[in-house]
Amino acid sequence: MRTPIELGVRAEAMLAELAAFSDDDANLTRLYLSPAHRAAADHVAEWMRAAGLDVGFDALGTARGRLKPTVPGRAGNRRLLIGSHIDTVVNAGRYDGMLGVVAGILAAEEIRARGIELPFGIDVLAFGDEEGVRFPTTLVSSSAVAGCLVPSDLEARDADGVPLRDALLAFGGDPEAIASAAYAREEALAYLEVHIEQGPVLEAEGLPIGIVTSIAGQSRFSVTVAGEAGHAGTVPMLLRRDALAASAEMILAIEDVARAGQAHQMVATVGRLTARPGAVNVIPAEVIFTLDIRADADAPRLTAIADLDARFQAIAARRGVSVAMDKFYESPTTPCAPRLQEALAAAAGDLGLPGRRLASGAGHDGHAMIHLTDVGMLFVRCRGGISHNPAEFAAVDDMGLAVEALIRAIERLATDAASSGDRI
Ligand code: HGY
Ligand code: MN
Ligand code: MN
Repeated sequence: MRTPIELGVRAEAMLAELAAFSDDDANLTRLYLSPAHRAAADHVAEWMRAAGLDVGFDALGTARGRLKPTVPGRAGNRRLLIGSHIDTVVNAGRYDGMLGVVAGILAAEEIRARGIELPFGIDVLAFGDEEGVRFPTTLVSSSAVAGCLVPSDLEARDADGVPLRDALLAFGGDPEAIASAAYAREEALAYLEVHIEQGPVLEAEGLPIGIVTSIAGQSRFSVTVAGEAGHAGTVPMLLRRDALAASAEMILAIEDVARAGQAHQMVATVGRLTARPGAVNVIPAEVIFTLDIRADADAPRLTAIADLDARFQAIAARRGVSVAMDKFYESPTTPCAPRLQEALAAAAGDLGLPGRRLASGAGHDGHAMIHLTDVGMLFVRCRGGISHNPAEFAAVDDMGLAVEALIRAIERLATDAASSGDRI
């Protein structure tokens, strides 16, 4: 039986190994179905095998490690799903996603080593597409597991024009076998995920772990502003239809609307912008920028989007340009099941820790998994709340406590299931 410190040290070593698998020599960037994703998924599969799990890959490239039930029972054909993602953003940290997969493997390994009786199985899942950076989709692999993947997502193309379905074939997946990746509803007991908080709350309160109450809903748009190219030296300022100047005013409107939404923890981000033709002496003719907008509830987010649409149209009319907002992703606010929150909070209590409840501003695979089963998440303190940044850091002690709390939560769920044999 390993102590939380020993579990945390092992987790850190595994995360350091995994961080070596990158598509970029200069930083950690591992995009869905890339060579680095293939290598990282194979490495995770090796860890799963070494932990005594039966290992396979589903049609969307998710590595799955299966621990069989140890005691017969009515819950015997059911399984607790534990996972997170191993894809990253560009120039990423090494904890976002990967910690949840490592924690699941360590928990399953420790449950075997401790001889903990399990009336249900455990599947550890290493999803490959949570960030949605390579393709204009997201949650493709967890959506397939949850049985809610939209087949048209496979036609999405990356920046090089490669369709997701082609990249999936090259990876070794099977775009024709989407349905085979889905669990039957009655098979899934629940979905649990350990993840760094990616925010400052736990650190500010001196807490190593917290219990997630809900995952913020989010909407993502591609906004196209079309004006008219012109000579930078000859077109007077008042006669221009400058797509980039118009976009700049729209982006300030986005900031203005989000700042007005603080009562609902509203955030809005323009993460990527391209301007054409992109010459120093040509007035920009077309700009495409992304918008990612979130809040702690769906209604204020949707109201803000309608407000922005109206403001964009007014700016466009005044400046003689056109504007189009194309939504390419939306996920409603996802609630975490009270019974899973209680199991995680009781496990934290076993360790002498308060079960601090907090909402997640970041999106997670739970947005997809909620379509299959109840979702529970355990947050781990991260230094400065920094994430999506190579400075991302979680302490060995905190990671070890999180793995131990996960193990004890599973034990509680096993006791519940053994006594009732029904849905936990
Ligand atoms: O964008 C998010 O919230 C997540 O990290 N994909
Ligand atoms: Mn993540
Ligand atoms: Mn992320």
